[in-house]
Amino acid sequence: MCGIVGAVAQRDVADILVEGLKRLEYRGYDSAGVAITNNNNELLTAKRLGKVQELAQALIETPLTGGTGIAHTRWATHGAPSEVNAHPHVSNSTIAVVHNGIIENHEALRSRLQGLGYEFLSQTDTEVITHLVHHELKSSDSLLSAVQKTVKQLEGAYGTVVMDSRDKDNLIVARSGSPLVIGYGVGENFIASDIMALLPVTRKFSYLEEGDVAQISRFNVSVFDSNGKPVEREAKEANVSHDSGDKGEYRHYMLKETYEQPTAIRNTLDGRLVAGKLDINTFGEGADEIFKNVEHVQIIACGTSYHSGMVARYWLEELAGVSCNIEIASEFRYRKSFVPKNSLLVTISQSGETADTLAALRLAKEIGYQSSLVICNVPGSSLVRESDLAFMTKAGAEIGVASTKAFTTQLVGLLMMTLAIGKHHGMSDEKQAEITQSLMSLPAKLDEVLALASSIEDLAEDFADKHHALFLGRGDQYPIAMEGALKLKEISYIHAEAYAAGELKHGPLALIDAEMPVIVVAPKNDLIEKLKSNVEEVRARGGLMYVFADSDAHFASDDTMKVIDVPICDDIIAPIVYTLPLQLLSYYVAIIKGTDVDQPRNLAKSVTVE
Ligand code: HGA
Repeated sequence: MCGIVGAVAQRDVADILVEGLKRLEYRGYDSAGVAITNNNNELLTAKRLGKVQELAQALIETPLTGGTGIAHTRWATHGAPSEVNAHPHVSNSTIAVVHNGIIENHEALRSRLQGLGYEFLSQTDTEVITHLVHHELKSSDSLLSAVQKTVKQLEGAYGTVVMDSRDKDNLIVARSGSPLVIGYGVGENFIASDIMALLPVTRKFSYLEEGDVAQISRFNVSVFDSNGKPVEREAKEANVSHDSGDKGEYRHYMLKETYEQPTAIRNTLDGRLVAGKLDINTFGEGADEIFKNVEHVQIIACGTSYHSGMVARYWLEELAGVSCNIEIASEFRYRKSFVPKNSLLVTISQSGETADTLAALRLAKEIGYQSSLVICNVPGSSLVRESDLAFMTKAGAEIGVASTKAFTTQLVGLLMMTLAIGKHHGMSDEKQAEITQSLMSLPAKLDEVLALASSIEDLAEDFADKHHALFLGRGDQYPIAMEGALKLKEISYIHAEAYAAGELKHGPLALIDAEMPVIVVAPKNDLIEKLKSNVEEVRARGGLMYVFADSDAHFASDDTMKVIDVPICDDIIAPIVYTLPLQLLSYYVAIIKGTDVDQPRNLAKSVTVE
């Protein structure tokens, strides 16, 4: 959430900052701003409500020149989206600050600073940092020391960059709870909340650790830990493709990313199933030993990742014979939970920076989890660095706020984890071979599913005037129904709920009428006859159904039901296969509704605040 970019260079940096913000815009897009120190040590700022493009236009009309600057694209937590609340915030026309995160003691700090004569212009929590730095600078010999004193007084989470126009050679950056990465150039250096922002200018990065404060100048980067001790943070070359931020021939990132799923899954499988056998080292050093000793798995995740974890619970208990619980990170982290013996904590996060999930991992270490594994799409992210084991999905950059390929590659990772654990818990060689075969067949199967796009597009018309929708599934398709409902909510703003179909008669049947489309996920499996009974319950009450099913399930379209013929696939991979038609349905409904598909209102990618 919120994007930060900063640069110290000889050349003018405005274009670099704006390009960086564009690349981070999917993380927050209610307003954007930039502050630049020019050659005369003057602080120049521009802010705009709305998308980065508004800011870019403002800078075309009134260019800001200078080699040191900071910029921000905001996802508001404190104070409405507005120009005045947009970052950077400024104190005394000299100190400029951008910030990701939440300063929890902002009220107390604000009153103290007001008592000292500081005037607050915004409603944000961030502005306290700005004035506090200015105040501390009065009794400090450098900006670095003022920032070090400031962060000691902050409670909550921050990734922050501070610039003082009287000292245009340095930026001071600090991290606690919100990621920051330093980018190394030649005679110029950079800072950002994500490497994506800096790919056009460098490939060499180092990550700040929790509590670090760093001084960045053109030729030097000095990092200090939370005790003020100088530390080295190793710089590495990033292995990411430069143009992953390009939409190509597609109208939206979400559509591009939906179509990329066969390739993303091929990449995720590649090199990991050697001669039909899973290479355990893919999870990291010591994985085999850890999996051998696991007696219980606790999965922690949020949002879409939570749904992939729910599918994994079906797989782990049924295929690997290991008990599994799953919980939402923001709940887990704030309750006292029982830790069964030899428990593995599995976190799932596309970005690896999800604040609640990261906090849950840190808590799990304190309360006695034997070991931890993360399923993640971003190498070097906080969850990857802090977990014992990591399975890296190879989805590539996911820009659309509504997750598509990150979700399906997470499922692939979780199925591989099931294999790896199951192998030590009595899973037969035949079963292992069967799962491996199914995984290998997946990319081609998904290509077949994507061919359904135009028939799904035709269905979308039916949803144009609807305000609600109900999704039904059973067994491991229940979480897929939940994911389908979440996608529809996120991008079309239609209220959608998912139910385990057996729950219908316990309440939701009361909602059924012609205005409530019911989407049913119905592959032929052991539960199909049970599901058919639920379908009849809906039909008997005049409900209109959209049934995603294979030909073996024997559904037929009629006045009350439209059947979408999904290719037959193995049961094990059916949750992955049935995800795609639901993604496409949401996408085409959103197109008809005219919403902002890639950047839906009120949302942002990579939820780095609580
Ligand atoms: N609390 C700050 C920054 C919000 C943020 O980091 N969002 O991801 C604000 O509201 O401006």
